[in-house]
Amino acid sequence: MATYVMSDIHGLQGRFTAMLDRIHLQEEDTLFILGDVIDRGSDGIALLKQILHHPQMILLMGNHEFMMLEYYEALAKLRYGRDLFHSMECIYRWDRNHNDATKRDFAKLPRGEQRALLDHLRELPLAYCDVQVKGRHFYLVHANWDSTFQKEVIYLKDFAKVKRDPSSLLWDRIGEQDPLPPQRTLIFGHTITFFYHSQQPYQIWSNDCALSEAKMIAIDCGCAANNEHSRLACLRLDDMEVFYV
Ligand SMILES: [Mn+2]
Repeated sequence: MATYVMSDIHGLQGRFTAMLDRIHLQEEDTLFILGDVIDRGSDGIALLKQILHHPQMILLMGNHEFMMLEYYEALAKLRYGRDLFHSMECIYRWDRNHNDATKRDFAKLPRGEQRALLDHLRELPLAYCDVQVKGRHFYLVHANWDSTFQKEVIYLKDFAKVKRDPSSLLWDRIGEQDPLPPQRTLIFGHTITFFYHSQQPYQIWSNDCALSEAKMIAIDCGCAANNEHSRLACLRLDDMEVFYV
């Protein structure tokens, strides 16, 4: 019954498959993926489908999945001439973010599958605020935590209800001195760990050298950064063992 966390696979199916081989995911295990499965690499849509249909994998939304969702919603709105300015912004934003392969493969899907995929993206959790493993409490999110909601899992619709923008959870860069969620260890992707420790690039970073004591752990080791040192990391929460491929 192990619990694993990885993040920012960015369309690299080869790395993901190599990692699954490495960790030997068992039937009772859970794998949390903290967003940004698509874009940059070429297999984003295939990865999305694989992960969304896998009963043991829980995908959280990253800023790239959010941009994709907003992009196709904007295209639909433009057809009816609605929300012109915001819609154009959403279209340009995803187009500036390495979406070529994702767009190409999404266009090849039958209409019904496209709609189902977008519905699925809309329902993705933004944060798991209390994952308990061996008595330790973890807060899992793509970019940053949020104190607005006192619930275990946060969704887009929670933000819609209070008319707030979810972008801090998806886009923020957390600083080492920033406040942390009380009684939790925060685990996040999005900001490549090189940003926190440039002397030791492409390793998991934490605010304490012992992962067993850390309150803040960054796990995006830049696997899509396109150089031979960048890696995909996976952290097992039961014993804080780290795997790289
Ligand atoms: Mn990101």
